[in-house]
Amino acid sequence: MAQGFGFTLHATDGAARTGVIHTPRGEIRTPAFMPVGTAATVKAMLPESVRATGADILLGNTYHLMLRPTAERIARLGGLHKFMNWDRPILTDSGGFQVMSLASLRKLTEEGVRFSSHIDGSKHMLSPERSMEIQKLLGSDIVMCFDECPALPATEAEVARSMQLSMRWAQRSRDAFGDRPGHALFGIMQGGVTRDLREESAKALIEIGFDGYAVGGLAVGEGQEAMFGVLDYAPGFLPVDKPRYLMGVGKPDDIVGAVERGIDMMDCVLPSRSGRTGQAWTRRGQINIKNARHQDDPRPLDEDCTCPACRNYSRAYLHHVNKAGEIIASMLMTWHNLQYYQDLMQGLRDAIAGGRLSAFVADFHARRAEGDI
Ligand code: PRF
Ligand code: ZN
Repeated sequence: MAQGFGFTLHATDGAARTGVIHTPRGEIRTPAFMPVGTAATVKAMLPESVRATGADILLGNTYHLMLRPTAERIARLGGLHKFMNWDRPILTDSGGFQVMSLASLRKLTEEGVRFSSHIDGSKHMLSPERSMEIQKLLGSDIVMCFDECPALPATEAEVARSMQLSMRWAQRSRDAFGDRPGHALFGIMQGGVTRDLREESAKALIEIGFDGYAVGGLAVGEGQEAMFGVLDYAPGFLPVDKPRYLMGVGKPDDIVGAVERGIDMMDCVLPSRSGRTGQAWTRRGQINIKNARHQDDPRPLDEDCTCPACRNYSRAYLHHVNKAGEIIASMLMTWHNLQYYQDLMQGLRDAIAGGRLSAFVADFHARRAEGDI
């Protein structure tokens, strides 16, 4: 474990865990949800507002920042924390996953991946070594290994070959990262929905040794049932005393199910992105504020929410500013969604600490099933 970085487990309830990740930039209460700040901003939010929702850590992206404004420029300006005015922990994804979903003219080799920028078509290369260099230039607190997440549909042989490549890249990431006190390096498990491959991947990563372990390659179209199927065993292959991070998940019910199965950290664009398209997540389910049935509704989005959108504005107002294309619609809807997600995480942490997770989960599902929002 990197010096100045540590994980303390406080309580467990079934497979679920609650604890704290200690970093020189502050503590991360787990289970943690990390809002996504892809382009050095959580879109439509000031960093202090993101903090006000209860977020302890943000996620940033190697891929986007290397293209614009470039990692070297951010480093010259004092690093990503200073650049974006967020002095708490930042985890950065390593770039490969975003290359595969966003870039064009991709060429994957043992060395790494060559690609053209989705912004201006310029040519770039990412490898384990270059990804580690970029994440260091950014000043990331939790650095992710460079991996490959195979596109679906893929045969089991393709998933196996891809996982083994990711494990060779994990070793190269470890070697290139070196020893950086106060900064952590996380490995990423791959292996699709095949139990043996997941186990082989976990063993390879543990052999190398990391400060935390991510479960990658899920939430890529396999469906919730298949994802939970993997999460029924995959966290059990990982060390109990290190944080476990499920990448790119998810909807509130995905999060609850993942936490029940032993996941400690998650990230997803959903609360921020869907806020900008008029979708709100509430204790009673999802609301599309664009729907005309909200135009005369004086009630807040969520009676039990303490966010500024719910304390100070009606559904009718949110409907109006959304229809009018006003910027405040994105601001308020995003704030609400991030607040809802952080409240959900606090609820989960308290329930695990109190040994009443199953009652919490039953209530979570019951309130959503009532509908009538
Ligand atoms: N690997 C990396 N980032 C990711 C994923 C992955 O498998 C996923 C899969 N859900 C999201 N983000 N490096
Ligand atoms: Zn709210």
